[in-house]
Amino acid sequence: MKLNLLVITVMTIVLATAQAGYAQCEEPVIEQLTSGDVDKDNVRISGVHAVWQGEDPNGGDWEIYYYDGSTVTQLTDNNTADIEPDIKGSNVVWQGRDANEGDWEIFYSNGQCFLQITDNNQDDGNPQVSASRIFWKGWVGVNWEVFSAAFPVGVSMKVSPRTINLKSKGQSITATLLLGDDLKADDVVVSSLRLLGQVPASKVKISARSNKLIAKFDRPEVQTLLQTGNDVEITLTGKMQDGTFITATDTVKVIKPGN
Ligand SMILES: [Ca+2]
Ligand SMILES: [Ca+2]
Ligand SMILES: [Ca+2]
Ligand SMILES: [Ca+2]
Repeated sequence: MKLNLLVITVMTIVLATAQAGYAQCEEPVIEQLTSGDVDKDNVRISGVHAVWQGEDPNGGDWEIYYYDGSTVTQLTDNNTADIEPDIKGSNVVWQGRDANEGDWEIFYSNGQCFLQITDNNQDDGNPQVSASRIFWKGWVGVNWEVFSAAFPVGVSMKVSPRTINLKSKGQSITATLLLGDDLKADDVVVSSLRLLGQVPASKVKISARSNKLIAKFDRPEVQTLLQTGNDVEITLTGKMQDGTFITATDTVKVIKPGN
């Protein structure tokens, strides 16, 4: 008996010595961030920021809470479940139950705006967020698929002509993109450019020196997509080689003489 005890004591000392190869860490400051009689779950962190889901003390459903390092803010306030949050910087995503259809949808907030990312009648869940993208799984028919949503970077664009006559027999509409400091005109994936969501560029000229991209689009095709008006929005979307999405908008006048 005594021998057994001795062996155990010796083993304990050996183990303690093995761990003692490291100096003891500094003591952390422990704070209790939440209180009350309801559960909190699924804490996720990014730097000093954190998100979690907490039961609504009044409704019993789950809500999403955000901690910025000093203050806790309630991000959702409704009667349905909001769960599985994720965070990167100030970007927060979670899945919330659709009050009408009963399926799960993906939601996003960056502390300044709020957005429902999905809107369908099948389940969407387990969202993860980075600085500029959201990934999640969505049920499609009989199985789960992976989805991604990207926040496009806005670039400056000038469309010409400034007045588009729908009766014109002109060949092209020109969009001149100025890429700004963070993006290079050379890195635009030309085949990804779409005017009004669908018209591809028929001809592209890139000036690396002035960081400018001039794209021409088939005018008859563009004209079929336009309605007359004084301030008609023309939008161009595209993608950079590193996967960043870009978007640009300009406003032109669209006329149809004789109408
Ligand atoms: Ca809720
Ligand atoms: Ca609630
Ligand atoms: Ca859904
Ligand atoms: Ca839905």
